[in-house]
Amino acid sequence: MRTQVAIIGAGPAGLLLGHILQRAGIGFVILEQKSREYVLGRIRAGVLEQGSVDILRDLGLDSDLDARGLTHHGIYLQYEGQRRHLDFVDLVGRTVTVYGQQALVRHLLAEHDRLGSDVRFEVEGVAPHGIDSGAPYVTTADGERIDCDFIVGADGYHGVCRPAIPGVTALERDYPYAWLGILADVAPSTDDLIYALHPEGFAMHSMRSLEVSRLYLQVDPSESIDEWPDDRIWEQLQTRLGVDGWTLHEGTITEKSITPMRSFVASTLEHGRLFLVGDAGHIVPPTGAKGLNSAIADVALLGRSLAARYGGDDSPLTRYSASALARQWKVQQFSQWMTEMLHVHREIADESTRAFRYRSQVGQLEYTTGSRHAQAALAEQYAGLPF
Ligand code: RFL
Ligand code: PHB
Repeated sequence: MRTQVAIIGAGPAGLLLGHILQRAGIGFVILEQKSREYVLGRIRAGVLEQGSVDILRDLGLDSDLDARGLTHHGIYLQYEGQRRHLDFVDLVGRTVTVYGQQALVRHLLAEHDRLGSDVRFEVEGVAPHGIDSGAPYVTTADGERIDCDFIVGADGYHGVCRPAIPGVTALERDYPYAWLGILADVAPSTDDLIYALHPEGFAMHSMRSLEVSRLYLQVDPSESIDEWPDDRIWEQLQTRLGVDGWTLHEGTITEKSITPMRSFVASTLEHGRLFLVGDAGHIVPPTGAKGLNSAIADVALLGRSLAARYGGDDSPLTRYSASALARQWKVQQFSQWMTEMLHVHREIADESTRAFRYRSQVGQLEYTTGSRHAQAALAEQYAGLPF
């Protein structure tokens, strides 16, 4: 078989790139190792920047987003029993949209089905070859060979494409905490998302719809979900999110899992005919809601660059890695800043040093919520840097 672009991975990055190429009249195939059911079952991210929403609209992929997406005008930051609202519309004239990654993936896939796109699931042993040559190709475990012009690694953090780049390195850091996330059948108890620093740890209240809440708790990375029966989860959410005169409504927990947190940036997003997008090239801790949005930003840039290349202009494609990484490092900084401001640093053994750290985080939150300049800086980054 021959196609123009072979995309490895059917997460949001791979599926969206397929739509961008389809609109540009560029042929593609998407090869995914997991089953369709598995891909549709992953829950993950929930917040789209305005720029991500604009891209989906430009591509005409906004019908489900309009039906389910919830426009949010800001967020709450909470600490020391106070809950302060940051109004993004007032501060920077922008909004964000709460729309589950799961719903986005379902819609992107349904549209590929409607268009008859070549999206293949349960493809084992996908491997990129010849990326240094003008004739790259992909092979699979069952002996298929797909010749192409370009290979795109949209295969996430554990994928095969990044390791195929000779000499690729990465800068990364782990965090001494993880997130326990739940989905619960209960109407959200808040209009905008709440991010809370509490002496017992970070907590967050998000949502998926007017009937389903999504909530998170800081836990130790070594903890197992078995140590967290539903009663204990609600008790900790009540403690960490509670403020006077407000009620957190509880409901049936339908999903719960623990996710470690990491920051990671590959040294390059391209080598010869291979390009990386999304989690294959970089990971952020989820506190800034940037992972999915960074994947969308990469794909928008790469899609445009490939279209220019087929139109005879090589230059955007030669700048892809440098441009995407320049934006990504700003996003890395913001995600790390939000994460460290809002999590309790239990790993600090000395009690006085730990208390100093906590009090300075409270000071940082006082400044961030009290200064209009600081509020605007947070709002500008949370609502999304230009693509
Ligand atoms: P994905 O979604 O990991 O998809 C990669 C796909 O590639 C497949 N694959 C392969 N296919 C073929 N052959 C191989 N050898 C392959 N190896 C892997 C995989 O099966 C998979 O289908 O990467 P992509 O498309 O780059 O998308 C990235 C996003 O999924 C990720 O950044 C976000 O979910 C991160 N994230 C958040 N991002 C936000 O923007 N806003 C948020 O609010 C937000 N919250 C979150 C998050 C991630 C979380 N977890 C669980 C990691 C909250 C959580 C809890
Ligand atoms: C989510 O709704 O899953 C979500 C929202 C905001 C974040 C992370 C996750 O920062």
